[in-house]
Amino acid sequence: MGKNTALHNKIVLITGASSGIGRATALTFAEEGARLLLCARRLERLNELQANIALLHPGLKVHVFELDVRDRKAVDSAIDSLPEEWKQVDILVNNAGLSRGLDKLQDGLIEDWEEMLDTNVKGLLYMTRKIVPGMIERGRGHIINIGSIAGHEVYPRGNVYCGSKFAVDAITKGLRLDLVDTPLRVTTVDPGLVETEFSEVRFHGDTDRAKTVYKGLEALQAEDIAETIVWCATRPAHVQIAEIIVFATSQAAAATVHRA
Ligand code: NDP
Ligand code: 8X3
Repeated sequence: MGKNTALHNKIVLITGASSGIGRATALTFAEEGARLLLCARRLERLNELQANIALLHPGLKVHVFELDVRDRKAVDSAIDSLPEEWKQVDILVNNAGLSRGLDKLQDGLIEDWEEMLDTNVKGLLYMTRKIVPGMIERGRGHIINIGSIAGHEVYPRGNVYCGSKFAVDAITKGLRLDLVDTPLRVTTVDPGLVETEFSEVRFHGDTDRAKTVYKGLEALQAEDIAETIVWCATRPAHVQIAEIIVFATSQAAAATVHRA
């Protein structure tokens, strides 16, 4: 992406920036000169990303902090204790999320369901509730949620993960309605298969099984979604991208993928 002055010095808060789409989104916003507030549970990964960005973009301001978005008190205190110069978030990218398991509902692990719902739904809500009032006061802001094709279509054994992403879709639409009388914008970016650590997490660290998800197709890469997110953020102020579904060329629906 090219330099876009619209993002210069804007504060972009990205959850789940330690891997995959969140990490790539941080790097893409960095190219545009945005100031980056990056959080996730794995602080060492964020420190490494911060060091990379410092090499690529000397002088760019980046602040990293450890946060588990499932912990409502931690969300509140992490945002409350941000240094003053970082408090005025312009763009919130609610990206932190995961799937756990690919089982029939009757066989599913309740801990898996709780982790997905607590992260993908409640974590996104905690972040949004904490950040949006300040955006309203300042009269500017953009909330970009990372949904999924799984929020539009239910696929076999997707049950609770799909439920969590249908919830993201409903919450995004609800927020857009609630903010219609403000200058704030609300977007959801909804990818199909993206080759990240997502499947490794879904299969509890079974890397061989994770690889089969992307076998025989040229899957989307995290950078493809990062570019889409930054594109949404750089439309003129009167343009609100409501939702975008992004597929690899060989994917046509949640469970329709052509493999070579
Ligand atoms: P990755 O597993 O590569 O990255 C997930 C990120 O979420 C990590 O940085 C992880 O950081 C963070 N995260 C997970 N749980 C928490 C938590 N409790 N608190 C804070 N951060 C957390 O997967 P992706 O990049 O693919 O996933 C990013 C988003 O994209 C998710 O919302 C996912 O549902 C969505 N998505 C992914 C698709 C895909 O095919 N890959 C397709 C459609 C949507 P850490 O572990 O350090 O906390
Ligand atoms: C991730 C896409 O189809 O693997 O949200 O669930 S899918």
